[in-house]
Amino acid sequence: MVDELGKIRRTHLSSSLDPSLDGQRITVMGWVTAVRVHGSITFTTIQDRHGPIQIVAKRGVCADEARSILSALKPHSSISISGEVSKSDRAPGGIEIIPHEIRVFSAVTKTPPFEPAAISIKNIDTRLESRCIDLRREPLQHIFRARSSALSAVRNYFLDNDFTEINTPKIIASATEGGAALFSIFYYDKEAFLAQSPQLYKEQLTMSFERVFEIASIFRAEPSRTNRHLAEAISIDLEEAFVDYNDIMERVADIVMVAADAVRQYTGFKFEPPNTDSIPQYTYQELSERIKDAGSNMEWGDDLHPSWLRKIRLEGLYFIKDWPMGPKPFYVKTNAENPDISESFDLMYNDLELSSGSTRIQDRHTLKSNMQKKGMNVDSFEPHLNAFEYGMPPHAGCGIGLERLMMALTNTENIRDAVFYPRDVDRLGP
Ligand code: AMO
Repeated sequence: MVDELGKIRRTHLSSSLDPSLDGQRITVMGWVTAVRVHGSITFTTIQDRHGPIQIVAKRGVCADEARSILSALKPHSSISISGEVSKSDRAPGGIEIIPHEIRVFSAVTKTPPFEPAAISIKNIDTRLESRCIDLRREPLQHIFRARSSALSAVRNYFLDNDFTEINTPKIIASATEGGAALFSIFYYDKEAFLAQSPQLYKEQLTMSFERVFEIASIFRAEPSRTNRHLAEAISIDLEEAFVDYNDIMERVADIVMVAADAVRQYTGFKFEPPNTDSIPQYTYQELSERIKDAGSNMEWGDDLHPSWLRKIRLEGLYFIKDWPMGPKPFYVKTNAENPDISESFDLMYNDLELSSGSTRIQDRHTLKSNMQKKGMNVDSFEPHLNAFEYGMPPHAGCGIGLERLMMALTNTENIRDAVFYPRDVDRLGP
């Protein structure tokens, strides 16, 4: 039998219950996390969005019907309890509830795949298969509440600094990021793709808004099975007119700081952001020499493999800048003094890339010749190239992987735990 909500409403959350309410009649709602029957007493713990509440049903003190309903409940059932507050030194928050009326909105009959209060569960797939209840567990509640705070702080940072929030199409006609694979889809009678990044649109929008940001999904057909790659990730993208990559490095440092401050209010997350001025900057050249000196077999132009970065003991936050031009996407600007080097950077945390950005090319002809050199179909970019006929400002920007940022700020090992419903090479559900 399922009870309806009807007109009954919660009067208190767990966080608003305290011993001063002793003797008052209240209504609480939430999910059952544990039921223990000790002879004539049934202890039930429920959890609401702020924390636990203990219900104590003792024969002779509360109605037998309430006690028998509680005794039969399985973890995760969703219920409401109307009852009386009673002071108790041993209960969470110093109070327990003596139940008078129970409503069972949804009685669980299945045995859950893991205990509601489990702190760690070995196989992540077991959790992901039942993600809706996995997300009720405390460690994940902390990560996702921290994520929500970080997002709100970052958004406020942008708005305070005169950035305009944008939304760009996620169904696009051609690739923007060479190197990263595309998902193709049917678009009416044509082939289209899911956007790998908002790159070209955010660049165009600097022509009208100067400073823009977008927080949205990016799609990468990543073939890699790692703890840091998703097929769908959230990117915090920004783009700014009349600046170069050095200015953007300062912005990213500010943004990481703002996000870290927001996350720090959650106990257990000990990330200490460095002072903005002190995020070290290394050139690609410098690091490639150190990597070779450490005995690794790397060639100039190679990506810097995480294992090489670990070998030369790079830790915490640092920038790698002035990457070789060769592997960089077509829109990245060349260093004025050395055509082999780009005006670009990656922000790293240990061996994890959190962000990458660059100064962009603002000249149509250079952009077109870069596309040709990379063997791209220039015709399909004609609408984008046309924008460069009408006063494209010098501009620069970057994309920050939200999940990777949260991994760094909350010390989370697997990127799948920084996304509600992960998508990867093996997972398309739930
Ligand atoms: P890039 O391809 O380096 O740059 O992506 C920017 C940031 O997005 C995150 N990221 C990912 N996170 C999880 N899974 C993935 N598969 C994945 N791919 C990328 C990373 C990365 O640093 N247009 C440029 C950005 C710019 O120059 O503005 C771009 O897309 O944290």
